[in-house]
Amino acid sequence: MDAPTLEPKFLPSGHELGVVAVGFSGGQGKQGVDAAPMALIEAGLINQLRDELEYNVHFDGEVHAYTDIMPRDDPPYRNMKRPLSVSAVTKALSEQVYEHASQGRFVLTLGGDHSIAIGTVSGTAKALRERLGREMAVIWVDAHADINTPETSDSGNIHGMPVAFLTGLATESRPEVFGWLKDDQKISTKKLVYIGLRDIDRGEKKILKDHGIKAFSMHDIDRHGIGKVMDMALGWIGTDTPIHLSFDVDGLDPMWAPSTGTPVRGGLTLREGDFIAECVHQTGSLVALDLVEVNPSLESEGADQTIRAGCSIVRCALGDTLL
Ligand SMILES: [Mn+2]
Repeated sequence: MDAPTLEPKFLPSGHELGVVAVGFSGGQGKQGVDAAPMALIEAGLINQLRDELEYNVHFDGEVHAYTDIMPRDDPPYRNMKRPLSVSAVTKALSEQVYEHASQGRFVLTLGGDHSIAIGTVSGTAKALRERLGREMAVIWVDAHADINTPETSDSGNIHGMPVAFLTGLATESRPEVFGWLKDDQKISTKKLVYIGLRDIDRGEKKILKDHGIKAFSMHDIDRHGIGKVMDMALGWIGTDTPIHLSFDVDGLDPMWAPSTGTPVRGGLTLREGDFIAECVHQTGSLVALDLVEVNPSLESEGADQTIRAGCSIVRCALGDTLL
């Protein structure tokens, strides 16, 4: 691996930061994940990015709930729950993210459940293709692979499907159900890297194997250590590819991030999570970050620590260092 550089390679200025706050929970069944952006902001996150890390923050000051574009009637379709709502919200979000990314800003999106990555990744992928003529890589940190197709999903919750839509493994022609996703908004399965996996559905295992998708499970982290795993993950992506980091807080062990919709024991430590973010920052290739699935309503005591863990990951990805 090349020596780490702190100069951003794919952003004209390292100091312009677009923030989108997404109060959306429709990709899964539990209320409360929509309150995460406000909780993160009230914990001081945006002020820290502005005052301590010296970003020029572009934020409309709003937690978007998208209620005006949400259909009243949204029955299941092809086993997907709330398909019209998730599709409409992610389409609107895709345009918001695209707007920031096409102006050369780093884009930070605060979710919301992980279905919103359909909007964030599609927005940055399109902007980077247009701006730099480059295909983007995605590092997906998560306990789950979120790569079910509507047909392989048991739950029908779309927060378990975003990667399938983003890679084109799941397709749908109806524009009101993700048919709006065009090729220039998608990513290659060869440019996708998972870290932290430990709860993968049978159908997903087959998808990962059949498509040769690069995935570092908790087993790999136990075997090699997080340092070696990051070297391998970033080596796979290479030094000439912009990176979008999509970080599900359930990638962390519930000991550190208990307040999340689908916690799975045996996960990343707080430091391993921060280390992933620090390493990706050091590549200089990071162009966007999602922080998702913080649900402050699920745990009374654990909510605070989960919010703090989330803030820490964001700060690390944006250049905060221990020394
Ligand atoms: Mn996820």
